[in-house]
Amino acid sequence: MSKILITGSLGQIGSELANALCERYGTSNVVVSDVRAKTVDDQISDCECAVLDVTDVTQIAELVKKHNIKIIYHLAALLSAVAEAKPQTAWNVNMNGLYNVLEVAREFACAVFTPSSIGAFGLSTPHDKTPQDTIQRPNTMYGVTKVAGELLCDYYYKRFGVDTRGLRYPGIISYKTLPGGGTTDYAVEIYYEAIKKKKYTCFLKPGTYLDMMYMPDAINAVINLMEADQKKLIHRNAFNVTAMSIDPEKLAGSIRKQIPDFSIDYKIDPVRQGIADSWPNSMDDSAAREEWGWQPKYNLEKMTEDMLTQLRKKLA
Ligand code: NAD
Ligand code: AKB
Repeated sequence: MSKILITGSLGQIGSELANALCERYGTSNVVVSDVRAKTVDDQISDCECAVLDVTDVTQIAELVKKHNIKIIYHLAALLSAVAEAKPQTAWNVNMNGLYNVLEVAREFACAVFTPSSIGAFGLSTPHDKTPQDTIQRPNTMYGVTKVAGELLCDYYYKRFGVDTRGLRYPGIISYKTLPGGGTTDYAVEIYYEAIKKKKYTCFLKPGTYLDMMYMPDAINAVINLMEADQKKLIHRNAFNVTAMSIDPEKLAGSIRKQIPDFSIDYKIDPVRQGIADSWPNSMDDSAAREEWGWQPKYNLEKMTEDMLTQLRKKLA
């Protein structure tokens, strides 16, 4: 079994991916890492855990060499809203961090998974059924780093033969670890507030449609892509994947089926609204379905049922 390193492991996706990979491949084959030290609140499997800043290439190389790592799941990044507030830091972490990971992967012959995002699209992209291959002119620092990251991963595959793979994730909804400062965070917050207060004030307008996905599907997607036969992968670094296209009203409606007196009102954050307006309403993910069998299991109703059940237990 090839040994795995995860960067940014203590974040929303990393914390759940770490546990899924430990379960699938064994804790002795997984090393988790993050720029901050793990605390008792981080519910991560009992595997090797390191403090690793991806902007320091030497730290990455030492860790990869020490554990004979052969696959890197590179999740360390700043998300869209935080990246807009701190564009210089976002460039450093998202771009230089990825470049460092790819350089180490080239030197030590590692495969690399890197998530891109719906943020890699922009205002001039077709917003409905956004094609796999289309115009990408994002106007956010997050989007710029995501497009450049997709291209850089393609380059490392073509030029150096590094087995790079990636997904354009939509907003990911989950109950274990809170999201890290993105535009789609409302779709997680709303469930917490529905249980705590039966009301939620949303920072995006009604009618703001965005692609979303429940965490179990997001984890299955990365595992299936990384286990896929690479001969079948044409779009290896930037597969559109989605499970649903929803707006705040539709999400509130699904919560109301379980909590009838739940209410939503609006206080728009112009920065995050501007970002959301530049992103697709719904993506076409047929390339992922054709090339490696992508198939989500959760629709809106099934996700809401599970989110509310799990959060009621968590918040009890
Ligand atoms: P997150 O913000 O929850 O977690 C990111 C982690 O990276 C944090 O634990 C943070 O401490 C760590 N980190 C920050 N700077 C670092 C550094 N210099 N070195 C090492 N670690 C550092 O993010 P997430 O939601 O888990 O996202 C993971 C990846 O998936 C990112 O590339 C993100 O762009 C992408 N993505 C996420 C979503 C989503 O909805 N969560 C959607 C699309 C794409
Ligand atoms: C964000 O909103 O920044 C992320 C993403 C969709 O990339 N959730």
